Amino acid sequence: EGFGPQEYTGMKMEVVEWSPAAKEAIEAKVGGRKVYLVAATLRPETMYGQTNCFVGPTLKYGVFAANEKEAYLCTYRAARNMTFQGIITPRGEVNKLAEVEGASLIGTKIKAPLAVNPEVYVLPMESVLATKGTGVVTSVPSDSPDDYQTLMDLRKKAEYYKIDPKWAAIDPVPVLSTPTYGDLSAPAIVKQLKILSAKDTKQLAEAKEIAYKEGFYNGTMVVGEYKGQSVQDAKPKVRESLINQGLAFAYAE
Ligand code: A2H
Repeated sequence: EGFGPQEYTGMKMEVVEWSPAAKEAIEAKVGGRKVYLVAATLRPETMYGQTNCFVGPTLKYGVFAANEKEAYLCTYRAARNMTFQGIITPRGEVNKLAEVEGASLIGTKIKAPLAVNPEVYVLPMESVLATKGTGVVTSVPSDSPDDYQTLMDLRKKAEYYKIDPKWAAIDPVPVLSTPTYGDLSAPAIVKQLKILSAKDTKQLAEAKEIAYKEGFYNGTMVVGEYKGQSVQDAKPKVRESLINQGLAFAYAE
Protein backbone atom coordinates (compact mmCIF):
# COMPACT_ATOMS: atom_id res chain seq x y z
CA GLU A 1 0.00 0.00 0.00
CA GLY A 2 1.08 3.56 -0.66
CA PHE A 3 3.22 2.64 -3.66
CA GLY A 4 1.35 3.85 -6.71
CA PRO A 5 -2.29 3.42 -7.57
CA GLN A 6 -4.52 0.65 -6.27
CA GLU A 7 -6.41 -1.09 -9.10
CA TYR A 8 -9.87 -1.89 -7.80
CA THR A 9 -12.77 -3.58 -9.52
CA GLY A 10 -15.95 -1.50 -9.09
CA MET A 11 -18.76 -4.04 -8.69
CA LYS A 12 -22.16 -2.75 -9.84
CA MET A 13 -24.79 -4.12 -7.46
CA GLU A 14 -28.23 -3.14 -8.72
CA VAL A 15 -30.83 -2.19 -6.13
CA VAL A 16 -33.70 -4.70 -6.08
CA GLU A 17 -35.61 -3.22 -3.14
CA TRP A 18 -34.75 -0.19 -1.01
CA SER A 19 -35.04 -0.16 2.76
CA PRO A 20 -37.95 2.15 3.74
CA ALA A 21 -35.59 4.99 4.81
CA ALA A 22 -33.52 4.79 1.62
CA LYS A 23 -36.65 4.63 -0.53
CA GLU A 24 -37.87 7.84 1.09
CA ALA A 25 -34.54 9.62 0.56
CA ILE A 26 -33.75 8.41 -2.95
CA GLU A 27 -36.42 6.88 -5.14
CA ALA A 28 -38.24 10.01 -6.34
CA LYS A 29 -34.97 11.83 -7.08
CA VAL A 30 -33.20 9.59 -9.57
CA GLY A 31 -35.29 10.33 -12.65
CA GLY A 32 -36.17 6.68 -13.22
CA ARG A 33 -32.52 5.64 -13.39
CA LYS A 34 -31.43 2.20 -12.26
CA VAL A 35 -29.38 2.63 -9.09
CA TYR A 36 -26.31 0.50 -8.33
CA LEU A 37 -24.33 0.34 -5.12
CA VAL A 38 -20.71 0.30 -6.30
CA ALA A 39 -18.34 -1.80 -4.18
CA ALA A 40 -14.55 -1.51 -4.61
CA THR A 41 -12.78 -4.85 -4.36
CA LEU A 42 -9.26 -6.21 -4.88
CA ARG A 43 -10.56 -9.78 -5.13
CA PRO A 44 -12.93 -9.97 -8.12
CA GLU A 45 -12.37 -13.75 -8.35
CA THR A 46 -14.17 -14.17 -5.00
CA MET A 47 -17.43 -12.56 -6.16
CA TYR A 48 -19.02 -16.03 -6.39
CA GLY A 49 -19.05 -16.01 -2.60
CA GLN A 50 -20.77 -12.70 -1.77
CA THR A 51 -23.24 -13.12 1.05
CA ASN A 52 -24.08 -9.46 1.74
CA CYS A 53 -22.71 -5.96 1.30
CA PHE A 54 -21.38 -3.49 3.89
CA VAL A 55 -21.70 0.26 4.31
CA GLY A 56 -20.38 2.47 7.11
CA PRO A 57 -23.47 3.38 9.17
CA THR A 58 -22.23 6.89 9.96
CA LEU A 59 -20.81 7.66 6.50
CA LYS A 60 -22.52 9.94 4.00
CA TYR A 61 -23.32 8.51 0.58
CA GLY A 62 -24.59 10.14 -2.57
CA VAL A 63 -26.48 8.84 -5.57
CA PHE A 64 -24.66 10.16 -8.64
CA ALA A 65 -25.91 10.24 -12.22
CA ALA A 66 -23.60 8.12 -14.38
CA ASN A 67 -25.63 8.73 -17.54
CA GLU A 68 -29.32 9.03 -18.53
CA LYS A 69 -30.10 5.48 -17.46
CA GLU A 70 -27.86 4.69 -14.51
CA ALA A 71 -26.87 6.16 -11.14
CA TYR A 72 -24.15 5.00 -8.73
CA LEU A 73 -24.35 5.04 -4.95
CA CYS A 74 -20.96 5.68 -3.31
CA THR A 75 -19.05 8.40 -1.48
CA TYR A 76 -18.73 11.84 -3.09
CA ARG A 77 -14.97 11.38 -3.10
CA ALA A 78 -15.25 8.19 -5.20
CA ALA A 79 -17.80 9.73 -7.61
CA ARG A 80 -15.45 12.65 -8.20
CA ASN A 81 -12.57 10.27 -8.90
CA MET A 82 -14.83 8.40 -11.35
CA THR A 83 -15.39 11.56 -13.39
CA PHE A 84 -11.64 11.75 -13.99
CA GLN A 85 -11.52 8.11 -15.13
CA GLY A 86 -14.29 8.34 -17.72
CA ILE A 87 -16.62 6.17 -15.62
CA ILE A 88 -18.97 9.11 -15.04
CA THR A 89 -19.15 11.92 -17.58
CA PRO A 90 -18.50 14.80 -18.06
CA ARG A 91 -14.99 15.00 -16.65
CA GLY A 92 -14.76 16.67 -13.23
CA GLU A 93 -18.52 17.27 -13.00
CA VAL A 94 -20.40 15.45 -10.28
CA ASN A 95 -24.20 15.33 -10.60
CA LYS A 96 -25.55 14.35 -7.19
CA LEU A 97 -29.21 13.29 -7.37
CA ALA A 98 -29.76 12.35 -3.72
CA GLU A 99 -27.90 11.75 -0.48
CA VAL A 100 -28.32 9.27 2.31
CA GLU A 101 -26.60 8.17 5.50
CA GLY A 102 -25.22 4.63 5.59
CA ALA A 103 -27.55 3.62 8.45
CA SER A 104 -30.57 4.32 6.22
CA LEU A 105 -29.32 1.84 3.61
CA ILE A 106 -29.30 -1.15 5.98
CA GLY A 107 -31.74 -3.81 4.80
CA THR A 108 -31.68 -2.72 1.16
CA LYS A 109 -31.75 -5.74 -1.16
CA ILE A 110 -29.29 -5.76 -4.06
CA LYS A 111 -28.16 -8.01 -6.88
CA ALA A 112 -24.81 -9.74 -6.35
CA PRO A 113 -23.24 -10.28 -9.81
CA LEU A 114 -21.79 -13.77 -10.32
CA ALA A 115 -22.69 -14.88 -6.79
CA VAL A 116 -24.08 -18.29 -5.90
CA ASN A 117 -26.68 -16.28 -3.91
CA PRO A 118 -27.91 -13.80 -6.54
CA GLU A 119 -29.59 -11.36 -4.11
CA VAL A 120 -28.09 -10.15 -0.83
CA TYR A 121 -28.72 -7.45 1.80
CA VAL A 122 -26.87 -4.33 2.92
CA LEU A 123 -25.49 -4.53 6.48
CA PRO A 124 -23.45 -2.16 8.70
CA MET A 125 -19.66 -2.38 9.19
CA GLU A 126 -18.10 0.11 11.60
CA SER A 127 -14.62 -0.14 10.07
CA VAL A 128 -15.54 1.00 6.55
CA LEU A 129 -13.32 3.97 5.75
CA ALA A 130 -14.64 7.06 3.96
CA THR A 131 -11.16 7.58 2.51
CA LYS A 132 -10.80 4.29 0.63
CA GLY A 133 -12.54 2.86 -2.42
CA THR A 134 -16.22 3.75 -2.76
CA GLY A 135 -17.23 3.34 0.91
CA VAL A 136 -19.22 0.26 -0.13
CA VAL A 137 -17.65 -3.15 0.56
CA THR A 138 -18.88 -6.40 -0.90
CA SER A 139 -18.78 -9.12 1.74
CA VAL A 140 -17.09 -12.45 1.08
CA PRO A 141 -16.85 -14.20 4.46
CA SER A 142 -15.23 -17.33 2.99
CA ASP A 143 -12.05 -15.41 2.13
CA SER A 144 -12.08 -12.10 4.01
CA PRO A 145 -11.52 -12.38 7.78
CA ASP A 146 -12.95 -8.86 8.29
CA ASP A 147 -16.13 -9.77 6.44
CA TYR A 148 -16.46 -13.09 8.27
CA GLN A 149 -15.98 -11.66 11.76
CA THR A 150 -18.32 -8.72 11.09
CA LEU A 151 -21.01 -11.12 9.86
CA MET A 152 -20.59 -13.26 13.01
CA ASP A 153 -20.83 -10.19 15.27
CA LEU A 154 -23.99 -9.04 13.47
CA ARG A 155 -25.58 -12.46 13.89
CA LYS A 156 -24.72 -12.56 17.61
CA LYS A 157 -26.13 -9.10 18.30
CA ALA A 158 -28.78 -8.57 15.65
CA GLU A 159 -30.97 -6.52 17.96
CA TYR A 160 -28.14 -4.24 19.07
CA TYR A 161 -27.20 -3.57 15.44
CA LYS A 162 -30.87 -3.10 14.51
CA ILE A 163 -30.85 -5.70 11.76
CA ASP A 164 -33.38 -8.33 10.78
CA PRO A 165 -31.57 -11.71 11.29
CA LYS A 166 -32.69 -12.79 7.83
CA TRP A 167 -30.42 -10.11 6.29
CA ALA A 168 -27.38 -11.89 7.77
CA ALA A 169 -28.60 -15.44 7.21
CA ILE A 170 -26.49 -16.50 4.22
CA ASP A 171 -23.55 -18.69 5.26
CA PRO A 172 -20.02 -18.40 3.78
CA VAL A 173 -19.81 -20.05 0.35
CA PRO A 174 -16.66 -21.97 -0.72
CA VAL A 175 -14.92 -20.11 -3.58
CA LEU A 176 -11.36 -21.37 -3.56
CA SER A 177 -9.38 -24.05 -1.79
CA THR A 178 -5.90 -23.88 -0.27
CA PRO A 179 -3.81 -26.80 1.02
CA THR A 180 -3.49 -25.31 4.51
CA TYR A 181 -6.94 -23.85 5.18
CA GLY A 182 -9.34 -25.79 2.96
CA ASP A 183 -12.20 -24.07 1.16
CA LEU A 184 -13.28 -21.62 3.87
CA SER A 185 -9.97 -19.96 4.70
CA ALA A 186 -11.25 -16.87 6.54
CA PRO A 187 -13.26 -18.81 9.15
CA ALA A 188 -10.32 -21.22 9.60
CA ILE A 189 -7.76 -18.44 10.13
CA VAL A 190 -10.10 -16.48 12.44
CA LYS A 191 -10.43 -19.62 14.55
CA GLN A 192 -6.69 -20.34 14.49
CA LEU A 193 -5.85 -16.82 15.69
CA LYS A 194 -8.64 -17.01 18.33
CA ILE A 195 -10.31 -13.86 17.02
CA LEU A 196 -13.60 -13.20 18.83
CA SER A 197 -14.78 -9.81 17.60
CA ALA A 198 -14.43 -7.36 14.71
CA LYS A 199 -12.80 -5.07 17.29
CA ASP A 200 -9.73 -7.38 17.41
CA THR A 201 -8.22 -5.22 14.69
CA LYS A 202 -4.59 -6.25 15.18
CA GLN A 203 -5.24 -9.98 14.82
CA LEU A 204 -7.64 -9.31 11.96
CA ALA A 205 -4.92 -7.44 10.08
CA GLU A 206 -2.68 -10.50 10.49
CA ALA A 207 -5.51 -12.84 9.43
CA LYS A 208 -6.15 -10.70 6.34
CA GLU A 209 -2.48 -10.94 5.35
CA ILE A 210 -2.41 -14.74 5.77
CA ALA A 211 -5.71 -15.24 3.89
CA TYR A 212 -4.64 -13.00 1.03
CA LYS A 213 -1.22 -14.65 0.51
CA GLU A 214 -2.50 -18.18 0.96
CA GLY A 215 -5.43 -17.62 -1.43
CA PHE A 216 -3.44 -15.83 -4.10
CA TYR A 217 -0.35 -18.06 -4.19
CA ASN A 218 -1.78 -21.47 -3.25
CA GLY A 219 -5.49 -21.22 -4.04
CA THR A 220 -7.47 -23.18 -6.61
CA MET A 221 -10.95 -22.14 -7.71
CA VAL A 222 -13.71 -24.55 -6.61
CA VAL A 223 -16.62 -22.74 -8.26
CA GLY A 224 -17.52 -20.94 -11.48
CA GLU A 225 -16.22 -20.85 -15.01
CA TYR A 226 -12.56 -21.19 -13.93
CA LYS A 227 -13.09 -24.05 -11.47
CA GLY A 228 -9.88 -26.10 -11.13
CA GLN A 229 -7.64 -23.20 -12.23
CA SER A 230 -5.24 -21.38 -9.93
CA VAL A 231 -6.47 -18.16 -8.32
CA GLN A 232 -3.58 -16.32 -9.98
CA ASP A 233 -4.83 -17.40 -13.41
CA ALA A 234 -8.52 -16.96 -12.66
CA LYS A 235 -8.34 -13.48 -11.11
CA PRO A 236 -7.72 -11.42 -14.29
CA LYS A 237 -10.12 -13.61 -16.29
CA VAL A 238 -12.97 -13.13 -13.84
CA ARG A 239 -12.28 -9.40 -13.76
CA GLU A 240 -12.27 -9.07 -17.53
CA SER A 241 -15.44 -11.11 -17.86
CA LEU A 242 -17.28 -8.97 -15.25
CA ILE A 243 -16.20 -5.80 -17.06
CA ASN A 244 -17.14 -7.14 -20.52
CA GLN A 245 -20.61 -8.06 -19.24
CA GLY A 246 -21.12 -4.54 -17.86
CA LEU A 247 -21.32 -5.88 -14.31
CA ALA A 248 -18.18 -4.05 -13.16
CA PHE A 249 -15.66 -1.40 -14.18
CA ALA A 250 -12.01 -0.65 -13.49
CA TYR A 251 -11.57 1.96 -10.76
CA ALA A 252 -8.19 3.21 -9.54
CA GLU A 253 -7.06 5.52 -6.76
B1 A2H B 1 -11.73 -6.72 -0.49
P1 A2H B 1 -6.79 -1.96 0.42
CL1 A2H B 1 -12.49 -11.73 -0.32
N1 A2H B 1 -13.03 0.54 4.09
O1 A2H B 1 -12.83 -7.25 -1.32
C1 A2H B 1 -12.58 -0.66 4.51
N2 A2H B 1 -12.33 -1.70 3.69
C2 A2H B 1 -12.55 -1.52 2.38
C3 A2H B 1 -13.03 -0.30 1.86
C4 A2H B 1 -13.27 0.76 2.77
N3 A2H B 1 -13.71 1.96 2.36
N4 A2H B 1 -13.16 -0.41 0.52
C5 A2H B 1 -12.78 -1.67 0.21
N5 A2H B 1 -12.42 -2.36 1.32
C6 A2H B 1 -11.97 -3.75 1.46
C7 A2H B 1 -13.11 -8.65 -1.07
C8 A2H B 1 -11.91 -9.10 -0.29
C9 A2H B 1 -11.12 -8.02 0.06
C10 A2H B 1 -11.54 -10.38 0.07
C11 A2H B 1 -10.37 -10.57 0.79
C12 A2H B 1 -9.59 -9.47 1.15
C13 A2H B 1 -9.96 -8.19 0.78
C14 A2H B 1 -14.39 -8.82 -0.32
N6 A2H B 1 -14.53 -7.93 0.79
O2 A2H B 1 -9.24 -7.09 1.10
O3 A2H B 1 -6.50 -1.31 1.74
C15 A2H B 1 -12.30 -4.59 0.24
O4 A2H B 1 -12.35 -5.96 0.59
C16 A2H B 1 -8.03 -7.27 1.80
C17 A2H B 1 -6.90 -6.56 1.08
O5 A2H B 1 -7.08 -0.99 -0.68
C18 A2H B 1 -11.09 -4.48 -0.68
O6 A2H B 1 -10.92 -5.80 -1.25
O7 A2H B 1 -5.75 -2.96 0.11
C19 A2H B 1 -9.96 -4.12 0.28
O8 A2H B 1 -10.56 -3.74 1.53
C20 A2H B 1 -9.11 -2.99 -0.21
O9 A2H B 1 -8.13 -2.76 0.75
